[in-house]
Amino acid sequence: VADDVRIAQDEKVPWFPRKISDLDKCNHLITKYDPDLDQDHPGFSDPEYRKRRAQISELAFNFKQEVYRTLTAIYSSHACRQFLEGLQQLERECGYGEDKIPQLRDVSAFLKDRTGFQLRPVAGLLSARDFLASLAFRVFQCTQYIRHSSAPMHSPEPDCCHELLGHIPMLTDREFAQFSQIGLASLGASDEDIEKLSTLYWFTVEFGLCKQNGAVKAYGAGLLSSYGELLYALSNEPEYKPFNPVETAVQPYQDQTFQPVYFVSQSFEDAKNKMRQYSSTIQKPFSIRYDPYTCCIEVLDNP
Ligand code: HBI
Ligand code: FE
Repeated sequence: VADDVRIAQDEKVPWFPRKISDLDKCNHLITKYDPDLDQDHPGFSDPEYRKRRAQISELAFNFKQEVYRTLTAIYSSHACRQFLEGLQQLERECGYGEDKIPQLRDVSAFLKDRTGFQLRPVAGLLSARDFLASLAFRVFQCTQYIRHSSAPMHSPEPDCCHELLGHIPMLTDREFAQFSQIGLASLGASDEDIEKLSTLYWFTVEFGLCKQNGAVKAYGAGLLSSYGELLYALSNEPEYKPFNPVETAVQPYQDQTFQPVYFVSQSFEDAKNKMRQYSSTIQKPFSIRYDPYTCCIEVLDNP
């Protein structure tokens, strides 16, 4: 238990990172969609591809181009304002474009300047606990490999198209970056609370919609990196519900097909406030503060 948090009541609390360097230990991969293990992965029967996954490949290029072109064609009508502004900045100042894939280091430095977010390379899908813990430090764990070329418009796992086109533009927005408080809330939380926070993350950061000037727009990265689902989500087929953390946190979801229901926020500010209020209801025998000067978590025992 030396590593675990000692708290007054002597209750057992799951280990969580206290220093930004502890994120080295937040490396538990979920292998469900790994091309070496998932028989449904489009790259499963392709040993060439699986070898190539270790490196960033020159071939990646063309598919990136196709993905980039297809998606950017519908962003202006489907993406929220913050996303469009972020993407514009990235194209102007950070080497984004249909014929190139920017370096992680450059994008990370760019984000650090805007919202304090840093990128950290990760080999695949992480456990929810590790992924959420990183957000507490404004560290976004970012995959670098690219989807299989047989399915340029779909990837069962996060890849660089999903990160660069889905997540990064949103992470340039200060209000949205404050959503990373969901990470702070996750530190030392029970498995049940992690499951709820993970579901909240799913229906906001990945598949969230928001109202803008009377129209519904997408801000979720899973939508903004999927041509098919982005069109579907903003058609009149799926059900919409107002974003409400208590309800959203227990909405069942699946990651195999389009979502049957999407949650709509009134604004990011509203979503952020609701999330903050929800986070404060998570029961923990201690409280936590992030010190931005040292990038460390301070744990305060509750009296
Ligand atoms: N891991 N690498 C990576 N990228 C994600 O976006 C991600 C993850 N693990 C879990 C996760 N997202 C979410 O579905 C929530 O469970 C937090
Ligand atoms: Fe994602």
